[in-house]
Amino acid sequence: MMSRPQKYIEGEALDSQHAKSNNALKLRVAVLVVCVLLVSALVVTYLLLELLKTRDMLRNLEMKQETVKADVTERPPEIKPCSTVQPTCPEPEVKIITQSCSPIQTTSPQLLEINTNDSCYKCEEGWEQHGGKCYYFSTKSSSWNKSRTECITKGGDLVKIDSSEEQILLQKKNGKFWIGLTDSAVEGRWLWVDGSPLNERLTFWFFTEPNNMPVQDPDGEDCAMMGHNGIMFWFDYSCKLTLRSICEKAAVAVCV
Ligand SMILES: [Ca+2]
Ligand SMILES: [Ca+2]
Repeated sequence: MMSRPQKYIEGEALDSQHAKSNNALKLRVAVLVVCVLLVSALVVTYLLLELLKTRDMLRNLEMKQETVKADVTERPPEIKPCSTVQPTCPEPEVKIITQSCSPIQTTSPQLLEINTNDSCYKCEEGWEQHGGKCYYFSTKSSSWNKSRTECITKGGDLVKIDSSEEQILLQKKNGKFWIGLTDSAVEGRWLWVDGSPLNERLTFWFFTEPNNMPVQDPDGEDCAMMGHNGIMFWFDYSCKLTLRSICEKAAVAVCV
């Protein structure tokens, strides 16, 4: 038996190895091609879905536009054509005051309503201006009646508190002050100095007041004050006690 030469055997081994290498390369290329095809298919699918979505959105927008057009066409016009005749407002009453205020000067209610700017109002020296009103906080103490007389002499009256804002403003002061509220005519029927009844929905009594206590005065307590023990709510007191007081009067408008 003849054996094959050694050189021939080595050549066969090399051919076999070369063939295996080629097969592996072909396999890798095939796998790569399949991957590329899969990715391409996914991208194309995604783009198709987006395209369909956009087409649906456009269709919806077109339908809404058609609906709005039909609504506008069918609805009768709500805006009436402008009239050529323009309404005119009455001119506000204007009062020019160039001199300093006198104790008897007052302004008309209409003027006070028109001008709300504090800088448009002036008060006499010693009075404080707030919201078109002048307030005088007395330094002397007197009975309620005498305090009221002094306020009237100054062109005002004891203060009438007719808003929460006014109460908040006045309670910033420290002291005991008479205010213009009394039930001396009829017990329990509280009236302001201008004769108007107390609005029961706008009172600032301390929670135990008014109690008409006849401790200091057997006649009871018929006059209102604010500032008992530093508490700036309202208390009824004997009108004979001497306290400071708050006078009030309208400010003078100085704006044109
Ligand atoms: Ca009383
Ligand atoms: Ca009391």
